[in-house]
Amino acid sequence: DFDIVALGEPLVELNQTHKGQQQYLQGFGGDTSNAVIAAARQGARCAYLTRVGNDAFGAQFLDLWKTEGVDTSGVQSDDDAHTGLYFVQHGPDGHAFSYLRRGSAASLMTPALLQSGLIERSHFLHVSGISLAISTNACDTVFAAIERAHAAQTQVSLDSNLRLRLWPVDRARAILRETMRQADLFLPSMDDMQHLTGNNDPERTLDWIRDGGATGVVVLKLGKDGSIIDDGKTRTPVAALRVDAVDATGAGDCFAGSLLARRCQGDNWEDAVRYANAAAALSTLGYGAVDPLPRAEQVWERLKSLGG
Ligand code: KDG
Repeated sequence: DFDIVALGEPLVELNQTHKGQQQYLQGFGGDTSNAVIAAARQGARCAYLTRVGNDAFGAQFLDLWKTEGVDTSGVQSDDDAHTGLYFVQHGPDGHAFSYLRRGSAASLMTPALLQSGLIERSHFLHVSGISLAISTNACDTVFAAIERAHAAQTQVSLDSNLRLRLWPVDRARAILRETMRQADLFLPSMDDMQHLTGNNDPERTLDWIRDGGATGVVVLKLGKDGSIIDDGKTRTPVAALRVDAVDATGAGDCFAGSLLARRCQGDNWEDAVRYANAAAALSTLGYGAVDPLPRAEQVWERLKSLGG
């Protein structure tokens, strides 16, 4: 059995390592894949549900997940569609993504992907705004996955991960609102929510989420200002850990995966969020979404050095 099964799209990553120059380092990305690898590095038993192309990059992903200890029995391979790809470019306002993913194998997923029974055998199902956005059939697949999770008492975790290149904001708002109602854990970022609600006040944002019908635990991520845990009764702020980031790609995914892993290992919400904050901060110290993801020993060391 598994602690976490995630559902979404892996993307080959080409990351610009010298600002303004045309040098790109190949790595791996895809928010839910990043999250599940981060969780596995914290000791969680993980599985992934997706489709990859029957191509060199699909094979690299299968190798990666095997190396990381992520179960791939729910990964389908597609002879007629490619594995998706994205570029990360770094500028004065942080990083920006360019996608080459339309028609990718993962975007062709259908609810038939869920027949492996992995959701029924996991404690958490983790999905994201990207899983919902890549195509209408992927969106259907996420809703079918949530239905299976509810029937099996698997906890549903949702990261907002809003990518406005992938869908219009009105559709994103409607679908994310519906999905957050169905989630046991909702992990929105303040940046994402500002696009959806038009305001940048954390308290009002949490009110919007509750008024919209979310009943689970909500952890609102405020970037350098840390996060707020709203368990439906109280709102608890947790400070962030300051680091000099090299590349923040995948930091939110590391936060999600580490948080879920620590919850499965028995942490209360505050301890799990503090741990996830430290893991996410450490994940920004190198280029790429996956390569710099820290292991449990590194996170504990950092927390210890802070006296935590
Ligand atoms: O959170 C980081 C991801 O956004 C990145 O790895 C690429 O999955 C990706 C996407 O769709 O943007």
